[in-house]
Amino acid sequence: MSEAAVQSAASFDVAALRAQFPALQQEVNGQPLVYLDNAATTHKPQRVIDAISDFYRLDNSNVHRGAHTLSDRATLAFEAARQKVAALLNAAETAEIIWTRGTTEAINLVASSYGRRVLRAGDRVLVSAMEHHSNIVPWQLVAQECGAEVVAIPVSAEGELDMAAFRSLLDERVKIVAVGHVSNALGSVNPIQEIIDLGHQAGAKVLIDGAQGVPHFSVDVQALGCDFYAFSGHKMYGPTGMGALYGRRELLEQMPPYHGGGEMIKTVSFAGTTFNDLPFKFEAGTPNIAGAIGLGAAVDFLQSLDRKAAAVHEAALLAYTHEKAANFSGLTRVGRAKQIAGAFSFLLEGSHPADLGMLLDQQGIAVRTGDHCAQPIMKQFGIPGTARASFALYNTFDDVDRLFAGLEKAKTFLM
Ligand code: C6P
Repeated sequence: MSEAAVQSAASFDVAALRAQFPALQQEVNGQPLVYLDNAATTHKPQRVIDAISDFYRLDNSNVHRGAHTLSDRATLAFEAARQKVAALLNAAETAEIIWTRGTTEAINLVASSYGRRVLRAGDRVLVSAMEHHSNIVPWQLVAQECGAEVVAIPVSAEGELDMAAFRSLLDERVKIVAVGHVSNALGSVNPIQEIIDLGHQAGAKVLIDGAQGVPHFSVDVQALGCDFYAFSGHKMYGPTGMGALYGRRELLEQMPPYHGGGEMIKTVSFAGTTFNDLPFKFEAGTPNIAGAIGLGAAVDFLQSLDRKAAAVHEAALLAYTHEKAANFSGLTRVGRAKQIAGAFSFLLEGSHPADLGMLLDQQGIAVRTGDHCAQPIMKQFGIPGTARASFALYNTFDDVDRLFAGLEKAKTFLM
């Protein structure tokens, strides 16, 4: 660690941060909870819980509809949350932020609306071989309809995207490149700037699945120049069922609506319907108002932190984990990319990940086990799944020590 990084990490008060998270204060199976399943979902700070409950206690009303005070308050808070997300991603304008249920719905929106509009027989969508199913299946559904093809960019045994192979796949057939910012299964951080630039040079549009990116990095969609960026609120300290899609206005304007219903129209008649302006064109029906407000509070939480110091802290936790893993007999790391964030995937000799997960849970340690919704990369590695410890900024070095002590104990049951 550089001196600046050490100072930055020292100024990061994890104990004070943890105190803001009620769920972290509990015991599970008689032990203080060690929560290492943050890639699945993070816990929520009190301010997010309060924002949601205050909305229901005080302002509960529908948005953009009522001619009364509560509806005005709800609308203001709902749209203020959208502005917060736009600022978080540095979008050029707030109208480029579309509310969705999460990353999955955001990618489905782009695949159904943009994909269906541009893909023709023989065209290609490139995704990486380590994508989450959410960034594979929506493209397959649309590609099947259009006669297009979803092609996987190869991934090395270390879990790194093969950039030479990516370059050679980029030809005039490729209309869309869709890759994860960070792999949820392996923790590999993809070189998204290079991917975006190369994709654009080849004439393709580029979507980044930021489900595991936003929680760990500051994202600037204008600097990146990506066409779409999708993320979920619940992996960045916000509520479940709430996320957003960033899309460049020029593309969003061209795209047909995804769902039909109230809110997304300007006029409706049986002769024909005209559609609302951005972002409402893509937001049919009563939205998850409390979810948006909660997500806005999560953005406030993130923006209140020194994010560089948080990233240094998380990187130090992962480095410490890798150091301990290297000295732990029988443990094999799955995924050894040079750039890793968030996740530590592993196998323990002689044990099935599911049994390991159960034995750790009995000691109050929460990890995820299985294929992590990334079956293609598990198949490539010839394994059914892994155990995965995934970190948030509230995790501690003591959490890592508890994980390895837990694994040591688990071993005694597995022998
Ligand atoms: N990964 C995990 O444990 P949703 O469900 O829409 O909020 O996010 C889907 C998704 C998309 N892309 C990536 C890279 C993801 O990691 C996820 C969710 C969780 O790894 C649940 S499978």
